[in-house]
Amino acid sequence: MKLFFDDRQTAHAPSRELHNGDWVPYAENIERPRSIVEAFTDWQPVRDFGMAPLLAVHDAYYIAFLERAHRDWIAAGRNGDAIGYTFPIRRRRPLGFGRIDADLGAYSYDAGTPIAAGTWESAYWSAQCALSALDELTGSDARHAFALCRPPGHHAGRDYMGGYCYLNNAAIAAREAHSRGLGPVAILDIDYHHGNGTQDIFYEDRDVFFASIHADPRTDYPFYWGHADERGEGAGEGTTLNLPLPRGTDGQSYAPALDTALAAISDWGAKFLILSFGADTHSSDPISSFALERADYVELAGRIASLGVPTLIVMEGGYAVGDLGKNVAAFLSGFQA
Ligand code: Q9C
Ligand code: ZN
Repeated sequence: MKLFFDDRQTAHAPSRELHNGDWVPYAENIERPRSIVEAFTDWQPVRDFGMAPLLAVHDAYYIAFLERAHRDWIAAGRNGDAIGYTFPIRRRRPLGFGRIDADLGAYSYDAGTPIAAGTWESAYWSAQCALSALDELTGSDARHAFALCRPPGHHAGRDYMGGYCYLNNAAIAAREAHSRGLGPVAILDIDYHHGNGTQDIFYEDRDVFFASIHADPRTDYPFYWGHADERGEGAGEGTTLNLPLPRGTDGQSYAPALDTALAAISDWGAKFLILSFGADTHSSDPISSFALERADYVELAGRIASLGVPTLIVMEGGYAVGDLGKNVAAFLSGFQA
């Protein structure tokens, strides 16, 4: 399986995040991709597919905000990472009066997603990383490809960032796969956290099926989305499937949910799969509470591979830096078996 990564994806390096009322070191740090890069010898270069595939998912005014936000922050006399403090959740309307703090609130739903000097550069190349891996599956008989996307993407919506995510890499790849006629396209999200941004982007869309297995949002971030009764709306009614699981879920109790998701994807007639893969389901993850072990990843990957459709694996979360590279390697090995 070909693996894709670009060093510019490490330009994004926020120093800290607000966690349970304290400032703590940023969990989505550059040690994460380093740990994964070191676990393999052979990496493919990322190519530049330009802005069009990003603009097919995200609003132009949101992209423009991401590009300029850190400069606006510095121009406002601030130091360090740009972060909002006021979020317009009720009776808001789009006001463009050019105050960086107003923009930061308007385009995010949490305070866990700071914009550092290198954020735009890394987010751009993270999306291009997904597109490069997709391209590998378009132009060859390869069945699987891995995009080491970082920053991750599945919490980012059409015009908002959140949960360490800025551009929705999986959604960008899914739209592009659909445009290239590779579909019907399904996205399976197996990060510990619900992929609320991806769900939102495709909620009323019947072109892309979205299934997610994640920690129950009654106990875990992102809280407001990912509940079992969210099934899509309008033309997209029935094309969203949420399978929340309790804290403490291990490999044995995870497998039946995975089989349910795979059966739904297969019944829907998917011909192309985008897999949002988070290794934050591992027992050692510092911010998550599932109990999967490394051997479980080999087994779960085997089940996914048995769907028999070309699969683009896109990296999402996973914060146990000491185990991360080995866990990803175990997971990817399950596709070759
Ligand atoms: N520190 C992904 O796994 N945590 N994102 C909020 C504040 C947010 C995780 C607590 C966790 C987001 C891609
Ligand atoms: Zn996660």
